Amino acid sequence: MASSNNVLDTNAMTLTRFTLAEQKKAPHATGDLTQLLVSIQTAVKAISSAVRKAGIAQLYGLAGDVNVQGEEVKKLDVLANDLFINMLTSSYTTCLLVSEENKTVIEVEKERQGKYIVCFDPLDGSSNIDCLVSIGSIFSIYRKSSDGDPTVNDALQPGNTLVAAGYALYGSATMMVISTGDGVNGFMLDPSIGEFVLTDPGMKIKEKGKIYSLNEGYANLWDPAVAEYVLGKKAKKAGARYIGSMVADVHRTIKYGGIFMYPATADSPKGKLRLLYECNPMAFLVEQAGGKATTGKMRILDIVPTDIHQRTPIFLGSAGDVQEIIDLYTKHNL
Ligand code: P6P
Repeated sequence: MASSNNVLDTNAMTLTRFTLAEQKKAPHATGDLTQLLVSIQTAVKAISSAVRKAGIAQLYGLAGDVNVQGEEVKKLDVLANDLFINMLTSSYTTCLLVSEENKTVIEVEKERQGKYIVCFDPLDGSSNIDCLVSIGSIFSIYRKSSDGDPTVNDALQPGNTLVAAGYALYGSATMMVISTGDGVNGFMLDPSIGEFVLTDPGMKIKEKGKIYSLNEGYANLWDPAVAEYVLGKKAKKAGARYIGSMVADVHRTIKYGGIFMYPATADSPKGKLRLLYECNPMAFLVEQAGGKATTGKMRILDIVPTDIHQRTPIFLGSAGDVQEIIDLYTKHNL
């Protein structure tokens, strides 16, 4: 928010202002999406505050512990999930929720229902909390297209019907990266005013990058296409980076270019990452930024889900890099 002479910028482009301006471009917009994104912002601000205090406030203790004040300590992922659910259901814009933390869909009570369905991972990478590695929240927003009460089938839409998607990265700063279908924009949280401010307008992924990113501990379990691809990267002495926190790895890929991979392995033929609230939102954002996202055999956004927690292999990032892995899957007839 501070402008060049370090005083308060009285005209900063906040995420709420930006979303309202986008809403004005759509003649039939009702303001519900703006209201929904404002509610998600509130959840993210609260999670950001909790994540940054965790080491001091013992928030990362086991669920059900009590802290020095005798209050129940919620694990950060439980706290993040409660925040998302409460902010989304009280926004009066959602009718069905899918959370990584909940086995079944969450139906919003009738009197608070709206037209949107939100699939989210409230705190992805939470196993990294105790070593202070960046973690994140991921969300994807669909419009309910069926009549009648919402059912799990309303959540099983392919990613190519997404209305919007985004993530929050709790790193050296807290940032939200969002697309409502017309490009990708990044907003940094300015703690001095508690607002997300536009810092990265029109984010684009370069055509080819120098970095490849995957867990090489599974090298003995890769299929021939992935094995050949990684061998080729090593031959070119490409940069290898892997944080093990999807939001951080994807954010770096969008900013610097290159490819992020979580392929299938002999042990996990569907890979590890979840389609609805990890792969689809990230694929939507990467494509909106000019990149590609594939299973190796098909576009991620074209997968028709059959289960709300289903997994999929994923390769995403610079279009030129991802095309190389697609070509190798074709070459190996996989
Ligand atoms: P692995 C974190 O646990 C996570 O769900 C993603 O954020 C991350 O990309 C992946 O798993 C890391 O998995 O098998 O490399 O530890």
